[in-house]
This record gives sequence, structure tokens and C-alpha cells, in this order.
Amino acid sequence: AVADHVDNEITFRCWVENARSQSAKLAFLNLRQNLSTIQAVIAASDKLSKQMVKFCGTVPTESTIVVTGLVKRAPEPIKSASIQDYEIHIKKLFIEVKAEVPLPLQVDDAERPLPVETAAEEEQKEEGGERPLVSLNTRLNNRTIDLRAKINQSIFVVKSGVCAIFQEFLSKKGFTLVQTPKILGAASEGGANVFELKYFDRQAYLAQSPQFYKQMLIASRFQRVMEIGPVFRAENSNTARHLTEFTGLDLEMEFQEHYHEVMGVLEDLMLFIFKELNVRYKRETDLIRSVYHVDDFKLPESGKVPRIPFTEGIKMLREAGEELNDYDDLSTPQEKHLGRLVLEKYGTDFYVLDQFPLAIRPAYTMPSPHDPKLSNSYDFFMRGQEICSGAQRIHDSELLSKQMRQHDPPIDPNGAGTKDYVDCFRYGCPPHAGGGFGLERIVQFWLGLPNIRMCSLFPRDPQRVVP
Ligand code: ATP
Ligand code: AMO
Repeated sequence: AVADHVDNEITFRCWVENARSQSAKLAFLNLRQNLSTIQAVIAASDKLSKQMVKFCGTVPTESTIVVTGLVKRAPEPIKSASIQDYEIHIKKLFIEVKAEVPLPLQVDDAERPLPVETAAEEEQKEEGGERPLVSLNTRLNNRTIDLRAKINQSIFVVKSGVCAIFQEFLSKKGFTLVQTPKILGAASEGGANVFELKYFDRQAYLAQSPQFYKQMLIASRFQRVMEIGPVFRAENSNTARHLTEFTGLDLEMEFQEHYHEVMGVLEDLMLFIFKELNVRYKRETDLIRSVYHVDDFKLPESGKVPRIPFTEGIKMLREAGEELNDYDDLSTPQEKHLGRLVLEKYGTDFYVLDQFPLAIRPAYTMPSPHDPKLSNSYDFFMRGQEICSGAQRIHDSELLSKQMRQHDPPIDPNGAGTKDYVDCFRYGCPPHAGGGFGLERIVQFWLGLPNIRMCSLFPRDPQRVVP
């Protein structure tokens, strides 16, 4: 910390946020390392020439430099820097790599919110600001500069934190971290949204989820498994919450009596993640939410996550004026509407819908013992948007084959890529359930960001495969 070096000379590498010549004899620079900035000053004297001052005052923004200087207590707090009580009195400055001028994107611009795509031109400017807000496309086209912004660095610090906390919690609960193949012989979530791949002289597919393999590992007697890995979806969904490549946080476990044991683990897992994010990543979370004026994420005061039966959700929506039948799937606007109703009624942005209609779930989902039109399956929501799907799975190969044949569209249980999966249940597999979370969605809705692409370093969507 700079505080430990007051009145001492230090040498460090950093980059230049901006440099400005105040006069022929005086120049200021804002220097940055990671999320911290400090002001540096250089004044001409008998030891420092005016040329040196001029040189320092004109270093191009974003250049990487090595500075030697004296750490001094600032005469008054420096508002433009994150380290406000100290400054650096430059003695030497070496430009390691000079940044080109002009930059294709200003890092300052990347710190500002995205424009509301539909807003009128004048609304796209911040109050009092001259420059219009820069579009997401321009930012993503220049992603290596865009990512330098503190807000973006913070998003990925939080994202990394979610993974670490996920693993930490589940490791303690006895889950084994596994890596399942991403090149598959068959679609794992039904046929439609799969990327086809030429695999030597055969056809293969990119994994749409680790579903088959995490279940096959339960059949292999790994009682509890988790995975953090890429998921590929050939969905032509140009929305703010769909990617064609995202990160799945998956888990699968054997249960003793009832699949609600697994829901309990998933709920406790998410509550732990939220609690720890609030402690370990408060600075980053607060910074990001302040830029987008996002409300705090509300958790149930009782500590109990509402488990709302799907039919109850339908009822709440109907009472609020939506037209829905008992076994209808919810549209995205209806999901968001339900999110607002749940927030009003239970005071939480995090909740679960349980017992979904069987017809709208994948073929491997266990039908409900109480109503054959329902299933032992659930979705988790944050701020009214889905972050996780999960279910009890069918662990009997006969029932699974039957359900696959009856599924819309039908799946051949004897297909080249499905047979091994179906067969693994012939040799004794315990009852099990699990779930899959979309990591980028958790980060997006935790922070209240307007677009999932902001939560992927180099996002892939139907329009974008570069950079
Ligand atoms: P899951 O696949 O588990 O259902 P999901 O949230 O991605 O998760 P999808 O079924 O992919 O759900 O899509 C859910 C909703 O997203 C759809 O009902 C639809 O309202 C919306 N959606 C999907 N693609 C588009 C699109 N191209 N344009 C507008 N909305 C879309
Ligand atoms: P599902 O298809 O619902 O379930 O996916 C699980 C979770 O992944 C996220 N997600 C996405 N995120 C970004 N872009 C997308 N295109 C996208 N599609 C899905 C969502 C979703 O809740 N095998 C089951 C999981 C299970 O039952 O264990 C599955 O893949 O957050």
C-alpha cells in the first residue's frame, strides 16, 4: 500500500488514465493499476527539465509506463483518484509501450452506462455530458480496451467469485468436481438447438449441457458431482439474456427420500453465494450497481426461500389479469410479471417454482406421483428471470425409454448417442436430482445489468463470433 511508503521513493509499472500539462513547468497524470488510481505530479526544477515535464504531460492515454517517484501526502483529498490522500512526485518516467492515438474506444466511455437502445438521441447523453453513450456493439468490437474499465473488471471479479464460492460450498457438502465431454455423439437436451460438428468422417455435436454425463456419473456411484463448464446452444435468440456459448454451473446428487432434499441444497447454495458476494465483493457490486442505478438484491428476511408450486404461480398471474391455462408455459414477460408479484408478496428477488407441467420439460424429467401432467421439476429465478432449471430424473431405463419415445419431438432411446445413457440405468442407479445454473445470468441479475453480453469476456451470440 502506498501509505507504507510516505516520503520514500518507489518504482512501479502502471498505465496512464490521462496526462495533462498545466503549464510549461507543471504536469499531472492519473496513473492506474487494476482498480486503483493515484495522481502523479511533475514540476520543473534544477533537477527536472521543462522538456521532461512536457514529455510527462503528453504521454498518450493508456500507455504502459514505469514510474519512479516520491510518495507524498496530498495537500487535500484528490477527487479524481481512488487513492485520495497520497500522490506521486515523479522523478523518472519511462514509456514501455506507447498507446496509439486516437483510441478506438475511450476507457472513460466504457465506464458509463450503455445507451437505452430505443431512447431518443438526446436521452442517450448523460445529464450535463457532451459525448453520447457508446453502444454495446462498439464496446464489444473493442473488447480489450472496453474490459479495462473498472466497471468491467469488477463484473469479472464478481463472476470469478461466484465460481469460487459455488465450488467452496459444494466441496464442503461432498461434491466431486468433474469435467464431462463437450464433443458428443448426440444432443443432450433434445435435438433442436445443437451445433453440429464435423468429427473426422462422422457427425458430432457440441454439448448443450452436461446432463447425460452427470447422470451417468451418479449411475457410476459418484453420489454427488458438480461441474463448471462451457455450454453451447444453437438458439437464434437475440435477447438480452441468451448467449450461444455460456458457462454452466451444474450439479447432480443422489437423494434419500425426496427430491426436495436437492432443492434444499440448491437454495442453501444460492443463499451462501449471495451472502458471500455481499461480503467479499461488496466494493465491486456497489460500483456496478451505482452506474446502472440498480436496487439492492432482496433476499427473504426469514431466510426461507419461497417454493411456489407452478399452479400457484399461474393462479397469482391470473388474479393479476394474465390469461393462462393450468399447464401453459410462461412467456418471458409473464415470468417477469410473476417476479414482481413474488417481490410484493414475499419481499424477495430470489425464489423457486416447483412442479412444472411435464409436457414443457425434457424427457428425462420424473413425472409427478400426484398428477401425471406435472413433474418433479423446478426453476430458480432472480429478479423475475430464470437462472436455473432442475429436476428429479428418471432412474429407470424402461420408463426413460417410454418417456423419450412419447416426447415432443420423440427421441430414439436406442440412438447412437442416447443408448449408452439409457442403458446406464439398467444396472442399478439410485434416485437422483440436480440442476444447471447459467453463470452469466446469475452475475447479470445479481448486479442488475441490462445485457448478458456484459458478463461474458468475449460473448458469442447468433451475430457475433469475434473478437
Ligand atoms: P430454458 O431453455 O431452460 O427454458 P431460457 O430462459 O433460455 O431457459 P428459452 O426456452 O430458451 O428459456 O426461452 C425462454 C423465453 O425467451 C421464450 O419463451 C421467449 O419469450 C424468449 N425468447 C427466446 N428467444 C427469443 C427471441 N429470439 N426473441 C425474443 N424472445 C425470445
Ligand atoms: P436449461 O436448458 O434450462 O437446463 O439451462 C440451464 C440454465 O442455463 C442458463 N441458460 C442460458 N444462459 C445463457 N444463454 C443461453 N442461451 C442459455 N440457455 C440456458 C439458464 C438456465 O436456467 N440440463 C438442464 C439442467 C438440469 O436439469 O440440471 C438444462 O440444461 O440460466
